[in-house]
Amino acid sequence: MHLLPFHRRPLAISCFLGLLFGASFAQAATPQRHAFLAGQHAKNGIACAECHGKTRPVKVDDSEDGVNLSCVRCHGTLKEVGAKAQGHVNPHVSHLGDIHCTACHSGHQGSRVYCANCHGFELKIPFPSTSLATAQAAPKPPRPEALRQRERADVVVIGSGAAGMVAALTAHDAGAKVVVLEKQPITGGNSMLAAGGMNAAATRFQAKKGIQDSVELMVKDTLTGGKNLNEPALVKILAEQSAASVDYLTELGADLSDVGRMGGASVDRTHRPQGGKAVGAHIVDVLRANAAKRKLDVRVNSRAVRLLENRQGRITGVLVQGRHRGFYRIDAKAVVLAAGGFSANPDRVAHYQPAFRGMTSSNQPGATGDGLDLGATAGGVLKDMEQIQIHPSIAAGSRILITEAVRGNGAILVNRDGKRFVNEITTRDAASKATLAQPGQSAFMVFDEGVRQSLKQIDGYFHLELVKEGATPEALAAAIQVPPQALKDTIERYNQAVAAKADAEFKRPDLPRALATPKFYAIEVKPGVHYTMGGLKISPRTEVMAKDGQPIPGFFAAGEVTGGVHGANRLGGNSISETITFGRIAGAEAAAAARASAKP
Ligand code: MEZ
Repeated sequence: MHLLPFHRRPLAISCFLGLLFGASFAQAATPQRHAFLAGQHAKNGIACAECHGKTRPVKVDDSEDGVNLSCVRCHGTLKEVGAKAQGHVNPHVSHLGDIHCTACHSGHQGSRVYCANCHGFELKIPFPSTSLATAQAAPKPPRPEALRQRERADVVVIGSGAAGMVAALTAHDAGAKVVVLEKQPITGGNSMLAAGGMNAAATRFQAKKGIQDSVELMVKDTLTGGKNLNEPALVKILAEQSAASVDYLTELGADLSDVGRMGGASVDRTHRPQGGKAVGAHIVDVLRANAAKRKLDVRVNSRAVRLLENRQGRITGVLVQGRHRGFYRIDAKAVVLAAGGFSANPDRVAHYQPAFRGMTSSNQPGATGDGLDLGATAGGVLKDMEQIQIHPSIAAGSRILITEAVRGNGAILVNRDGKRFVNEITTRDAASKATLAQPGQSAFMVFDEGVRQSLKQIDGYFHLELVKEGATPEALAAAIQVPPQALKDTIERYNQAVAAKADAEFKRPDLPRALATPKFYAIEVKPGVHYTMGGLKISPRTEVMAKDGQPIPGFFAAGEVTGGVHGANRLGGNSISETITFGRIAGAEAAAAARASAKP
């Protein structure tokens, strides 16, 4: 049976379907229903069943997989749509990878371009949302005991960034039935935005390039960078397991063969794809493909509302709110929390660091810290919460991170007087502090064609029109309005330091290349909130620790939601490394805990 298109369907039927679809669909029963995409489809004679299928009552799964299959059937895959689309900035060609059409396009309410959460450029979308708010007021969750919708799993993973996905894959490969919950409409978390690379010591890729590194040196650099506030046992694991984590990702299909330098590192140990492409989008693509290959149960638009526990304090599952399904519970033998930090929550950032109020952030919109609340409510101890990292180079007036790898590959920082003011590859706290002390509290990251050619991801900054250029240092100076002679002198002095292999002025330890190949480029950068080092206290086995110093049974955590690995300041490249290593441990431990609890 074909349903009548919307405009020919009696209001009662619309209302009935509205009820089935919840609040968002109910809006379709208002007089403005033709304002939305579903109404337009109806006007074009496309029946509801063509998108939603013929089964009644109509059900939309929380991930909206079924509806998206319909979008793809008619319009083509994202890649195909991207290939057809015109325009300089094409949202269908995005570093967010192969995401659902419904991440941006809504059938029954206003649509919003997901990219607009971070980017400021004007992007048109049919039937745009007039409000910026995507979240609706959360209904009060029911008592879990009262819920009729109940599922079972061995392991539930909360969060689908690299830590969550790796934990899920590991637990699955150890034989566990796993469900991954992601509150955002797309998977990938902040890992999707990771740029510079993944730190690892004594890897096969370093060996190929003749780079001498060791676990001990990575431990030393990480502790020094973290001002020794780090948990030494966790740092040891990070460094010891790092090469194995590179191998693990390589086995899954990732390319981490390019090796560069990040701030605070004594040697080149930051691994990324050949040519210097951004690491995060690549790794997330690989993890998504592996999840799909294993038919892993990954649910987007699915918020973990509360952790369930029994009388003995063991974590026994999760109360979930699905976008369409509403509240339900998953009883589980173990839960892995990998829900990230809170850099995208300005109020929470300002609560712990009032001086950072009003700063931009490089983070995805879901990084609000609700995972920390889940863990703390379940009895987990929070540590180092006031340790918040600002990254020195966010493109001025935006949320776009200009990767530290640009400096690592040779860029310098100059102020409005056209002068250098800091060792560009010092730790982030030091570089940010120095930048904030400059006139205008910003700096210009200056580089040449040689640096540009060394790092593929720089092309993206051109694409986003963040780069000013000039055929000579003086021409560049004119473009960024700094004194031409001063910039020319600064570049010359820097090139002399490169030739002498010694930077007498700022003691920059690594001088990879002279800035001598035209054109010359600059991006204005400002510090912005990038990473929250604090979080749930964990054991070396990723067990979440309670106030009494004991692990909470059945509860594990990995990634930015935890505290202790990075101390007072994280080194660039250590985050992806942490997510993979501790994600692997959490997945294995959770699967083992599930097995153990199944034994009579
Ligand atoms: O680890 C990071 O945060 C990182 C490498 C960021 C960057 O500048 O690319």
